[in-house]
Amino acid sequence: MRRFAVIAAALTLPLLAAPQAAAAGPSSGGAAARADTTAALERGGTAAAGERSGAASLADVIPAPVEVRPDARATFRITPFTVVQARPEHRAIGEVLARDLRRATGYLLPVVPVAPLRLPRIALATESGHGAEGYRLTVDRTGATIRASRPAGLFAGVQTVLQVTDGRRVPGGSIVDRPRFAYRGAMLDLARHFHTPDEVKRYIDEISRFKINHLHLHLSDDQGWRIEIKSWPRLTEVSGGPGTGVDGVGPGFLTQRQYRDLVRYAAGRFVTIVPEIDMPGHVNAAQVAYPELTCDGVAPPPRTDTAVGYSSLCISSETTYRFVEDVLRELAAITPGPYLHIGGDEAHATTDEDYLTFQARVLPLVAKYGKKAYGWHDIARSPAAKDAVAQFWGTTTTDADVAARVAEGMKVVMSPANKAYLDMKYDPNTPLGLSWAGYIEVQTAYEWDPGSYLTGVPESAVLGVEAPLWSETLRDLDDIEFMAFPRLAAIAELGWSPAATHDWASFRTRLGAYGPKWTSRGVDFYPSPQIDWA
Ligand code: NGO
Repeated sequence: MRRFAVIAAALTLPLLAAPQAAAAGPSSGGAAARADTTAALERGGTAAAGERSGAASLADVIPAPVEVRPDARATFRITPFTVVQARPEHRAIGEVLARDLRRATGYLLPVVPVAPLRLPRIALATESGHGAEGYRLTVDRTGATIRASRPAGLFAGVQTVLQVTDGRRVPGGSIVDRPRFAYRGAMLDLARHFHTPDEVKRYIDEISRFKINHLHLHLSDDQGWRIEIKSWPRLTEVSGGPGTGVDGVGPGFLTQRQYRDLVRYAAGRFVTIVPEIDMPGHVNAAQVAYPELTCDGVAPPPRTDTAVGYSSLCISSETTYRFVEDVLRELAAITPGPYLHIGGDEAHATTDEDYLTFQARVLPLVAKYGKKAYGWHDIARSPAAKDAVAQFWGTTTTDADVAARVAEGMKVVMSPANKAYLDMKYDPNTPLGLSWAGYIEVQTAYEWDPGSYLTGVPESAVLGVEAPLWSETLRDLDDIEFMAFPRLAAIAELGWSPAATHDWASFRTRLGAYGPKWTSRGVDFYPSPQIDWA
């Protein structure tokens, strides 16, 4: 009975459901694809229109896979009868695949636990030996199979299939793939301009397509405080209110409930949220809300400019540590991921001695709440940082403090500002962004090696890469997309792909071929003149 129902669904519903499904999707390509395919079916032929639209080869993947063996004779055609086969525990991952394919084709593409008989299928399966995020993809004329040891690997394989398919065929051959680095991150700055939960979710959708697996949220700064802390409610009541943010365009903050929802949403795309509360500098917004966090007890004026380095928590006051501990405890309780980012950058208003005193108390506090301390690489000044993770954001290739701590065990995430900062302008004409670390065109973002970039930081000490996007000049999702894409794809490749595959000519070609995918989803990417866009 059940089997019959599945077959019936697969055989009949696609044709009936196609028009609504295609019309409902945001992509205008869906309707066109359906019209082409319907015409092909009406002619009695099986040739998919995709063949005429120059569908991708199996090697057209960003980030480049470890090993690709294309087989031109083994193309799999997606038809109205195709099903996605996934065991119940992998159903949500199967749906990620099916959702995009439905949008492109208008077909029903049911997700079923067992594909009946000889129905063409894209299958998700378990297989040992692929590690935490690796997978194997095989495609022949009868179907495609993604095999992985862990769900994250299946999700990664799904993203690969979605890149190589035009919705009508999956190029034949096989891929074996796994990441070079465990940490591949992006960062949004909600403090300078608040970005809504929906905008953050759309960003998660887009970054996870490139196998980015961490999203760092910069939640507090001089201009605004963007996460509800129940024991210190004025933080968001005052500093998440109207007029907060650069140029006073606030308001906005995440309630803990919204934050948890974001964490859940991200987890569904195998992205871990990394929350940051910046301290002991970048705290003006906290001090506006709670003057007792200053040494003289006087509230500073709210700030809506972009200056940095002028604020500091009062290092000699116990109130400071009560505040910090409350914040870390509440954040740890709503963050299932392993990291709490405590900032630590540009504490120019904190003396060296005070900075060390502060870090000696605060870095260990993170561990007290079961989390790994993570901070900008300025924390390497403190001996207590040896057990932490430092995010390198400098513009040099040597840093004595970082090298010394690494020798003691500290790990590093690489975000050199002159390579990986997505808020740097592409060139002098870019309407958005800053340029203090230089201009970063796509090739500049791509051509460096995280594993050998910093003196005294061997690849074994590099946890991965992250592309921060600061929001001094950004307002909405279009602004975010324009600065992030296409450069985020370059950073993603540096984080995932083996150094041996690194090749600008190849990346440039694959990126050019990717353009129509962004266009069809309405992603406002920067059409860099360095790329021949398809
Ligand atoms: C710096 C600074 C931030 C700015 C950003 C702008 C770090 C770690 N601290 O990066 O406050 O927003 O540059 O590019």
